[in-house]
Amino acid sequence: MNDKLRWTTTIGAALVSLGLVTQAAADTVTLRTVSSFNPGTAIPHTFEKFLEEIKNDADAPVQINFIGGPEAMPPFQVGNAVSNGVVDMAFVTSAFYTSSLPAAHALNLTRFSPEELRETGRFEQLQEMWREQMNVHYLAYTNYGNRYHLYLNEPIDGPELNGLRMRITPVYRAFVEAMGGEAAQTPPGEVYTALERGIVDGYGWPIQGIFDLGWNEHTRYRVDPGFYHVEVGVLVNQNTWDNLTDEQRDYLTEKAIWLEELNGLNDEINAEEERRQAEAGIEVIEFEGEDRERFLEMAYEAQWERLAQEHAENTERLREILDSE
Ligand code: 173
Repeated sequence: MNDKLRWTTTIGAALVSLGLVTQAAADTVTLRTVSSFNPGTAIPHTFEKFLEEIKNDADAPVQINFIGGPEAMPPFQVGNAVSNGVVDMAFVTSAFYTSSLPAAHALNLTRFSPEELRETGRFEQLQEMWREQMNVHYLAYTNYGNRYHLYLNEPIDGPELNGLRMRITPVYRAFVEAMGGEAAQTPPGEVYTALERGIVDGYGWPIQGIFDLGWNEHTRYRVDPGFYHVEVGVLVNQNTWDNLTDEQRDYLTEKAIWLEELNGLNDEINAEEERRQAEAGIEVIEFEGEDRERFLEMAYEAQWERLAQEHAENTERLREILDSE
């Protein structure tokens, strides 16, 4: 090593050991963040606690600049924006970014909770896949324990939807079509109008949240049981993540696990939503016995099959992570 290089290295090492370099980074990092769900509604409510938690922490080594929800960016563009660094962080469900990561919404079919995924190393495998294919760090997995349902304005007496038009996202398409229904994709912001105008006879949505945008006014029935597990992730652009200090990454990971623990509230929230829907006059069409089994089996089979047909490689990899012993 020549003298000049040695001297530079020494100064660099001294700055790092004094904490000046990391300190400079820690002082300046602010993560531009968007959500694909309306602020103040059911789906993002734990994510908003996470934002509050960080905001109220005077010692937090990161700050979050929350730009907004669907009014700031169309929900189906959020995945792309976090992937290419237009934003640093995003709250978004896998079904909204299947063009960035084909078959991502296989996450809804997981047999394991986020906690189990982490304990068994499967979470890291998911993170690897999201990094490789989408250039994001999958930070946190929210809404596990919340379940998807079909809501209808026409009664049905078995698991079939012949002649009915359903508002869907990629979460429900394969299942709705397997039951003979017609599928029409819309973002959540267009559901109310589609119902009001009778353009659709029903829609897919989790048990939580149908009151948030007034859909209860145009909902006569809910189909039980619910199916799959809702997944909404917190994603961080990979370049942003790589440029954080260890302290900043550890901090966010710790808060992510805290956020995932809030998924434990979902049983109680689901029960409250069911009660509220009943009170609003929404009748339950409940499949029992064989119909119930067939309904649930079809939900999983139809989706795995569709995913395998359309994206064989990713589906095989995801099925191994999410659905194998
Ligand atoms: O129905 C939807 O828009 C959808 O796919 C979804 C996913 C996660 C949470 C809420 C809705």
